[in-house]
Amino acid sequence: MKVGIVGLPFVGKTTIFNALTRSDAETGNYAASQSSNVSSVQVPDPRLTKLAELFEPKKVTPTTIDYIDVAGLSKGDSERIGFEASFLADLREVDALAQVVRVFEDESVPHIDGSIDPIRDIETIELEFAVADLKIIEKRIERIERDLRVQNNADLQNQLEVLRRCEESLQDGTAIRELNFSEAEEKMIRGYQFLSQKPLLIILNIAEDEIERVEKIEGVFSSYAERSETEIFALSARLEMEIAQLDSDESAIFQEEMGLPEPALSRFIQVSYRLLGLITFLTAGGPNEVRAWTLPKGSTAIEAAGTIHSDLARGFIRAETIFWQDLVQLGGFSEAKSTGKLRLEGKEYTVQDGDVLTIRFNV
Ligand SMILES: Nc1nc2c(ncn2[C@@H]2O[C@H](COP(=O)(O)OP(=O)(O)OP(=O)(O)O)[C@@H](O)[C@H]2O)c(=O)[nH]1
Ligand SMILES: [Mg+2]
Repeated sequence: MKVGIVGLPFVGKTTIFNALTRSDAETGNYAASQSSNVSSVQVPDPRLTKLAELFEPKKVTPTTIDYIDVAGLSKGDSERIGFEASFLADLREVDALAQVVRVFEDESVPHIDGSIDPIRDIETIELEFAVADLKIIEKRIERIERDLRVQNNADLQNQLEVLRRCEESLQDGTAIRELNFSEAEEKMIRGYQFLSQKPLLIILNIAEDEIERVEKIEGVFSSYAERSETEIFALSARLEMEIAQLDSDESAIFQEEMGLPEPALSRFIQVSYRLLGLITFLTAGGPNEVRAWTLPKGSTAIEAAGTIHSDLARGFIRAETIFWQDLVQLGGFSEAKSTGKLRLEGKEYTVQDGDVLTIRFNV
């Protein structure tokens, strides 16, 4: 899973990327920021920690999300020749977008549009994405209309109808992510990798001394949070980067002093995970490894098995299933078995977030 960090120039994208991934990419340098930074982050998961305490395995493996930090985007970029081929191509591959928006005031950091205005900035980026998507849509519509003149085809008719809906919506200023599609339509347009269809996390980069007003500031932007597949939250990129550079004892003390309830970065990672429609299931197979795995919400036991290894899906017999908390409370698998809490589930069982699965298979 991959999340793209986007936004106007100098809004703190690389600062956030560094904090998230504990990287050391250069900030405040326009030239250096023209190439993308990519890094993988472990998803913090208290369930995994609890299971590891119980089983004391040799290895504990969390799930990961990849973050990509791209160059700043500005007004009119989507009209530039070669733009699509250059960095938009990187972005088309991501599963979700994290748009960094500048809220902090700082005279020493210039703003590309001359003033601090977060709502204008959110709209600027939205517009660039809409224009980039519209270009693809218009080209495709033209093609389909041409093909339809030669030969009538129900499939193409359907495509045309869906693309027209996307086009109209974008022209009205509504992102594709806000439209409702049937499953078949959804599948069809996935292939276009529309930017304005990707789930969107709006990150408000606020000043360090505004951190106590997080909820109030988030409140100002609540209309965005109400949109489908859109979430917002505020953090101070600079503060997070400072915290990320401390060792864990120091950072705990620092966070307490600052009155920070929970590291914004774990919140960021968890929100991206939720926005991506993912759930976690866990495995605790013997003394070797306790591990968290990623699955799209609604997946079945056999799909979970396939995530672990294709052999497990091929030879699937059953999934011994228990909710992680029950397993921890009962103190182990044999206790779970004897109290009847360990269930035997078949192929079609819908895996729940937090299930611990042991796949029985035969190949
Ligand atoms: N005061 C203050 N400055 C910040 C904050 N976050 C970032 N900056 C500064 O803003 C400048 C730009 O930060 P970057 O993280 O490089 O921004 P960017 O969005 O990656 O910029 P480009 O990649 O060039 O588009 C740097 O000088 C940062 O130190 C913040 O929360 N407060
Ligand atoms: Mg940067």
